[in-house]
Amino acid sequence: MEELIMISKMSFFLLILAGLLSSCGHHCEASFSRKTFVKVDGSGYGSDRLGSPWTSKSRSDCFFSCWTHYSSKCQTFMYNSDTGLCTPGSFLKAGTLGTQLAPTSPEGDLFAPSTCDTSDGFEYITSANVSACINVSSFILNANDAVAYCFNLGAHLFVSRSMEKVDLLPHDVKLTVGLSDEVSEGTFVWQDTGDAITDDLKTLFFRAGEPNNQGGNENCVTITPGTNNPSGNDYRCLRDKYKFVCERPVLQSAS
Ligand SMILES: [Ca+2]
Ligand SMILES: [Ca+2]
Repeated sequence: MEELIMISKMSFFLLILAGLLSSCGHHCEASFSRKTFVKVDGSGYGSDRLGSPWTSKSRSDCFFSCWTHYSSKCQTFMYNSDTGLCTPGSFLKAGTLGTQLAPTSPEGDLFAPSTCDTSDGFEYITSANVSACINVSSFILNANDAVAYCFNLGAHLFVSRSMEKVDLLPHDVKLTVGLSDEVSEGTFVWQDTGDAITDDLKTLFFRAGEPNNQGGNENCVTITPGTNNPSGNDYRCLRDKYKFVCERPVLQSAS
């Protein structure tokens, strides 16, 4: 008798599991609203395609499928409510990058998170004028591995257009950030948009004598936030390992 009860309990749970996997329903709506995706309006934002599109019966179903296939990598998606076309997208990108998925496209509307999802180790940090949705690593990696690690979390390495934003980071820890001159020696560009650091910020960011491209192959960058600014240094992307900061871009205003 106990065995029978056990079997029937197991069947019950299997039925529930099958139900969750086969349709979107309430579970999906909950995931969708937890991520608070909103439609991206206007130009200036986009993202990159994670894979080929499929069809989904609703916007929330589209997100759920994207999340099921790509986990945290899925940070945006396009959905066309007329055709049901659902296209999985990487993290939100500003500026000239991320043009594969643009807000206005026959593939549908682009949806992106409006708030920082803190359910998986990210935190939303703010000061008077700036904010960031970040995850500071507790371990070290070389810069290339750090980029890949962040990508798998639907994020890029931390970027900053001001020292105030740098100051959001933990102090007195040497951290790899998303600034590199790997593409064009001497031109340091931010990972999220591909635009170069301004001369003014570069002066505040790098310590005296840096970046010096020592040995001819220092293309990645650390900064040590805190009282010793400027503290930036270029270093060897593959050889040296430091803690690093992943950042998920979020839309600051919901629409
Ligand atoms: Ca260099
Ligand atoms: Ca250096």
